Amino acid sequence: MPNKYKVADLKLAPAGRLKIEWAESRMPVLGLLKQKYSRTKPLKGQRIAGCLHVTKETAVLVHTLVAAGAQVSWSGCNPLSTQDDIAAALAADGVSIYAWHGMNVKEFYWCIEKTLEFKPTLTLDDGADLINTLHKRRQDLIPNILGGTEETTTGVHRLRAMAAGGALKYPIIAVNDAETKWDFDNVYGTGQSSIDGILRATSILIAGKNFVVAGYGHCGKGCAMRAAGLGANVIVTEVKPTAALKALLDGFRVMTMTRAARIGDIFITATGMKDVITKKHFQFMKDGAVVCNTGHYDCEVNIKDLKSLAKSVKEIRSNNQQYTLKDGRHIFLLAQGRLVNLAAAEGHPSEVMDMSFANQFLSLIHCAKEGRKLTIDVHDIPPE
Ligand code: 9W4
Repeated sequence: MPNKYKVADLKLAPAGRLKIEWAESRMPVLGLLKQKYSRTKPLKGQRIAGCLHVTKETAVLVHTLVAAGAQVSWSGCNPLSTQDDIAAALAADGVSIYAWHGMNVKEFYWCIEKTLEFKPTLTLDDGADLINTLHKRRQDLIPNILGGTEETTTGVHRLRAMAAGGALKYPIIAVNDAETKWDFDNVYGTGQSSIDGILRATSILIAGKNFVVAGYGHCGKGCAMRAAGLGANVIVTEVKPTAALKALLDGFRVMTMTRAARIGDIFITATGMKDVITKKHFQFMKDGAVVCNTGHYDCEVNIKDLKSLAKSVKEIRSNNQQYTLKDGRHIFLLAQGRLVNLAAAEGHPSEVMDMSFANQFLSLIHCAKEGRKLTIDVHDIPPE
């Protein structure tokens, strides 16, 4: 049967294929699983509907699922993360996929519903939009479904709430909670890719700079470690006393943002809170300070405050805006305060996604084998 798809431009397939080949060469865990399970085909007869960022790493996961015998139908889980060349390569290589960059909300749900048309037996989610749509609009499909997986913290929260309220109708495995997922994503994935984003947007020398990391959770720790590795003088700001103490004992200077604002050369927020850098900090920053965020969407740096102090703004290079303040100082804001690792770089390196997606792959095999025996709940991923 020919695959069904809707993508931006099939002509982009060759470029997408090259990116996928490169990612594949950096993803040894999925490579081994592909080798192993293409012989036994434990997913034969399974139809997997997936709703996950259409990236080069996701394409490697899709190929691994297909090699293990599955049929798949895919949509992107965020209209802005879909890479059109990757979507084209998947479509050209026979995968059913409905994804293009920049689609609107109506189109987003249309794509999810298209992936449900082939009556999945398993689902794979990032943010629970697919499971949610299925529960709301295609209850008729639920008897076919053995189980599903969820990639993110947000999705797992949503699903646990559904399970608690009795709304969940089939078992879910919380891939997010695997030790080989979140710890590696947050520390090593976010750490490296955030520095990568800063370098791509600025090309500045990190060595010798006062590099201020707001927040010493996993992401902050990753950024601090990598900046220190490049020779920065790392300063951590942290409101939670135990986390602040950890930063201190890990060898970093710890102080309030009010103090750090006066001496920092580069600032990155990784707290998960809003208004971490505001007017009272911008007012005291050095001329030339670079400010960015790798935490919660775009609210950690208060851009309104920065604008209110500025007399002009100029995009000086990609993902780098120069704010000229009324007193003549310049502050450079990267990626408009959005996640610098995704907007200015390529997110987690393929090696990190390899660990995460190997959990996805093995969880789906587990659901295929054991789905009918699992209770209808959100399950931790079996450690083995
Ligand atoms: N990406 C993303 C990219 C750009 C973007 C509104 C306009 C997450 C995980 C993985 O979210 C992802 N631009 C946005 S939101 C947005 C989101 N906006 C906001 O204004 C700009 C995303 C997982 N991953 C990796 O990290 C590496 N490979 C992967 O599969 C991918 C993308």
